[in-house]
Amino acid sequence: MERTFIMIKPDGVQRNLVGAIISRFEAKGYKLVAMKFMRLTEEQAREHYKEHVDKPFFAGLLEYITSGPVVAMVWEGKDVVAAARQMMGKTNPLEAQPGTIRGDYGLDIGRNVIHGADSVESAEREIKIYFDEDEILSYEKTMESWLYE
Ligand code: IDP
Ligand code: MG
Repeated sequence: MERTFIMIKPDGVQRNLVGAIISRFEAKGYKLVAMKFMRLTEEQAREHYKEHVDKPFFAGLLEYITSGPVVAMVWEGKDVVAAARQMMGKTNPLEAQPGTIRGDYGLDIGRNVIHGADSVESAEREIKIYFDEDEILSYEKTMESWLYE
């Protein structure tokens, strides 16, 4: 089953959106297999966002993402990487459709509430930044036959 890396960013935590965001992934049917409430070190933040190192917003992004605690999670399920990106909406909350997380909860591209890996490869890379393999749980949920044909 596919896995993705999701992070509720510091603004999501400060704005009391943790429960609302987790509820969406739970209700959709995805399985939570790892979760950490943590504050990113500068090293973790640089590693996570290394593709953006040359962008003009990189310094601000590092400051934002390390400014307070985040909720780092691994969710598992059918096509979860692409589906989670759809659930999040576009990077700029003003362009994100209503009904998406960023569309419903955000206003500014630099305060867009949530991160989600953009490909299976990114997910694998990002999960390793935050979790050891033994921190990712494998377990049965009895509702699975009601979610999957
Ligand atoms: P994504 O989070 O939708 O994958 P990316 O383009 O990978 O979007 O950018 C990573 C993060 O960097 C965004 O989620 C946002 O927090 C921040 N970011 C991207 N573009 C800008 C910008 O133009 N100004 C400020 N922050 C930005
Ligand atoms: Mg990205």
